[in-house]
Amino acid sequence: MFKRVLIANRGEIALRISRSLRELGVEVCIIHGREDRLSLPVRLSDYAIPIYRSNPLDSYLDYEAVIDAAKQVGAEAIHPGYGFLAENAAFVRRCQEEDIIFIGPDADVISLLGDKIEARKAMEAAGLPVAKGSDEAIQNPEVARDLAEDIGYPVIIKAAAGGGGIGMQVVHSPEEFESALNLCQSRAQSAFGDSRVFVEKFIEGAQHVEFQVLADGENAIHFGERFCSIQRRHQKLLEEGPWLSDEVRAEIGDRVCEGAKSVGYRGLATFEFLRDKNGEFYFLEVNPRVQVEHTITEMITGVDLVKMGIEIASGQTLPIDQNEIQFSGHAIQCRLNAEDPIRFIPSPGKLWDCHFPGGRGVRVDTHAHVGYEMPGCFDSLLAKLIVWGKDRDEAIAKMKSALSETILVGVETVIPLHKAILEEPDFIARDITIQYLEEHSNLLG
Ligand code: MV4
Repeated sequence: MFKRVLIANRGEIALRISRSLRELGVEVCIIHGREDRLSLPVRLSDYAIPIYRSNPLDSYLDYEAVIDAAKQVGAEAIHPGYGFLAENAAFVRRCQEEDIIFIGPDADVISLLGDKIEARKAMEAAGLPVAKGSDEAIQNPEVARDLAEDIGYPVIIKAAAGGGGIGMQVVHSPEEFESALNLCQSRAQSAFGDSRVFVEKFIEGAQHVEFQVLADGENAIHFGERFCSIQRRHQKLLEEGPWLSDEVRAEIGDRVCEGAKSVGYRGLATFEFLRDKNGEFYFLEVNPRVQVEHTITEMITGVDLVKMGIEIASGQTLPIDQNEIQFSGHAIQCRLNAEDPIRFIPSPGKLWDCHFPGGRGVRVDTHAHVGYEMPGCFDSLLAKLIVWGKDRDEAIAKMKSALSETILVGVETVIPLHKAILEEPDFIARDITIQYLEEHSNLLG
């Protein structure tokens, strides 16, 4: 195991990673920007390295400064968490050049999966179900329109370098096609510096289901699925699991393991799917990192995913077999963002009071405390409230109770929206698609 690891992140995930490092007996190093100098993950670290920049985000994005910090403290490995440098292949290559272990997959695998055309092609070849579509970038509007005609409208045009939905265009008829193509290409060019796009059948009325995978470069295991359809502008709000029958989980789980093995994947990964009304699955993309909602999986399987990811990075092989992974009960996570609960505008400020719930089956992952100055320049995630119940009904009841115990004074939060969702009949009946919040706008105030 490593002696010393550098966390290149902030907030709740920095604290989450430091917990696993401590359990493994590893010394915790962390970089930080000026805004975070008094934050809990910095105060609780063994070595804290300031990287102060006029643009606060640059403290966590300047990867040469991060590599210098790792060398300065003698850290053998860097944990990127999520966001910031987690999916930056150039940074991973620099780590390799400096003989610093990046806790995550190889640079080439990150590059492959970051290209949604290549990822789709690789996963289709490995036997994963994909929506009908193009297996190459499309340039010529005539060729593209013929393809769309063949697939059948509606179709969706997506950026190859995309993810997160940036620039996506849904097209309902041939007349709309050319201008949608141009728009998607120019959005892709300005967002990613890469104008390549591809076309897929648009899956209507779908749910968002994702599978948790862990692989060691040779073998892969899965930890079942999470249901993440409740989101707004591609930011998830409430996640839960399990969602599928044991049979479907085993089938899709098998396939995602084949997909991970086919690219020599190492570390934690999430395979995202759409699931349509008929229960058909369509691969979307692979997220090559720990995710905000990994906690759901930890609650229903009883494993420490972050710890396992670190063990794999240190050179160990998979610590457990697929048949050792057992699922128990139901977990729900509410993201407690410091935002206006109707318009989702960030609400920075000082936390004058702060109290979190506890008790059996209640978990809170947060860096918040009384006196914490919630900055406006970073993600608005203030805390994650996760509950476990023997079944979904018990988990819902427990979450309602836990939310009513939560006190956060000084910033606005999305707690009122979570409370409204937990009482909403379609939510209770599991009748939820990715359009849930748009179709239940009554919940927004
Ligand atoms: C789709 C789709 C419908 N059909 N692809 C959004 C983000 C990116 N990862 C892929 N996305 C979508 N791809 C086909 N063929 C609908 C979405 C989508 C979505 C997917 C998951 C979660 C929320 C979403 C919200 C809007 C659109």
